[in-house]
Amino acid sequence: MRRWIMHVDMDAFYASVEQRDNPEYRGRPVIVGGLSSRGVVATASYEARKLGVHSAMSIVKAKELCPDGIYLRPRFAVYHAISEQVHEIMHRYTPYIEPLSLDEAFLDVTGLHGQFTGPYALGKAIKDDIWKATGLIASVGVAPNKYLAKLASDIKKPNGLVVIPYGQEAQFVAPLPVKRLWGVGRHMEKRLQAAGFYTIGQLAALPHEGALKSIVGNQAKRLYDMARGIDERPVEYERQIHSIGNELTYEHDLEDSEVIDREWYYFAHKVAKRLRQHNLKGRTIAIKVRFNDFETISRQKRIEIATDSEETLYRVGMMLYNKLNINKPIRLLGLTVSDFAETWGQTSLFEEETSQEDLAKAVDGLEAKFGEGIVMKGALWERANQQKREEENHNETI
Ligand code: TTP
Ligand code: MG
Repeated sequence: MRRWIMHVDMDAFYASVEQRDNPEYRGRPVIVGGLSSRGVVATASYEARKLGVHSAMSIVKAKELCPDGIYLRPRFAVYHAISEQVHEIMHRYTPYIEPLSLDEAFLDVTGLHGQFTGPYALGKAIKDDIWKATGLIASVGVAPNKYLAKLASDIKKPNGLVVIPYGQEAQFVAPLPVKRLWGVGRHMEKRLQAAGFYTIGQLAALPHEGALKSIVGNQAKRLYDMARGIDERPVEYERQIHSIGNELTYEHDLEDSEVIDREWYYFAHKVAKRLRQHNLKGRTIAIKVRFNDFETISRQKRIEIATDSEETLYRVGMMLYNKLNINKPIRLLGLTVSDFAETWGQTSLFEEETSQEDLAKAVDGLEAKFGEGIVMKGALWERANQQKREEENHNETI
C-alpha cells in the first residue's frame, strides 16, 4: 500500500488564539512575546508579518516596525489545552501521530483516505474538524513522505491545503530555492550557492551524491535524496499508553470524609478528562491510598463496559475506598484506569450515556477555550477554593 503522510501546522498559532478570544484584535497586527526590553517575539499575526515582524525578533525592533501593534504576553495554559484538543481530533483519524511542537504534527494516514475521496478530502476533513472544534485555522500538507508533507503545509500558508501526488515529487521541489531543503540553513545555503546550486532541481540533476560531499560533507546523501523528493523516515508515533492515572501527596494529611469524597471526585474528573483527550476508555479502575505511616493499599475493580465517564470512575473509586474502612490519616490518594478498549467509531448503545458523553465533551471544549475549571461541579468548585495541593503526579504508563 502507498504510504501517505500528513503534516498539520496551525497558522500564527499564539497570535490566532489571542485574536479568537479577543474579537477586537482580529484583522489587526498582534505580537505575542516577552514584553520586557530584552523580550523576543514568539509569534506575530499575519497582519504584523506584513510589516516585517517575525518570530525571534526583539520586541524593541518589532515596536519600531509596528508601533501600533497589540503586544501580548503568551497564555501557555490555553495554548497547551488547544494543542491537546487538536491531538484529540488527530487521534480520531489515526494513532500514528508524531507531534513536533505544540502546534505541529506529522500523521501517517496510509490507507485512510480510502474512507474519503482521496488525500485532498482527507486533509480538508481534518482542517474542518480543527476549525469547528477550536475556531482556529490549520495549514495541512499531504504527500508521500515527511519532507514533502511539511513543505506542502507551509507553501500556501496561511490557510493552506496542498497535496503532492505520487509521481510529482521531484517536479514539485525542482523550482524551489535550495533553502527549502530540510536542514539547509543560511550557512549551507551560501556554500551551495557558491558552488552554483540555487534551485533544488539543480541538485537533483546531479548523476550521484558524490559531487555534493565536498560542499556539505556527510549531509550529501540526505540532501540528494530530498532534492529528488525522496525521504524514507517513518512517522515516530507515541508509544501505546496502557494506563492513565493521577495521584497526589497532600501537604496536610486528610481525615475529613467530606474532603476525601471531594478528592475522589477530583481524581475522577481529571482522569476521565485525560482519557477522553486520548480517546481511550478503560475497564479496570484502581485506587491507591497511602497513610501518614506510609502504609500503602491498592484496590482495583474490573467493570463490564469500558468507560471514560467521571461519574463511573467516581462511583467505583468510592466503592473501593469505602470497603477499606479507613481510620488513619491519609497522605496520598490516587486513581488509575487501565485495560483500554478501542473506542474509534464506537457509539454508545444507551441514549442516556450518549448525552453524558456529549456533555463531557462539551465541558472539555469549554475548558480548552477558557481554561480549566470554567465549568465545575459544586464539589470541584469548592475544592478549587481550598489551599493549593502539593506534588501532583500525572501518570501515563506504557
Ligand atoms: P510556528 O508554527 O513556527 O509559527 P506560527 O504557528 O506562529 O506561524 P505559522 O505556522 O503560520 O508560520 O510556531 C508555533 C508557535 O510556537 C508560535 O505561535 C509561537 C511559538 N514559537 C516561539 O515561541 N518562538 C519561535 O521562535 C517560534 C518559531 C515559535
Ligand atoms: Mg504554526
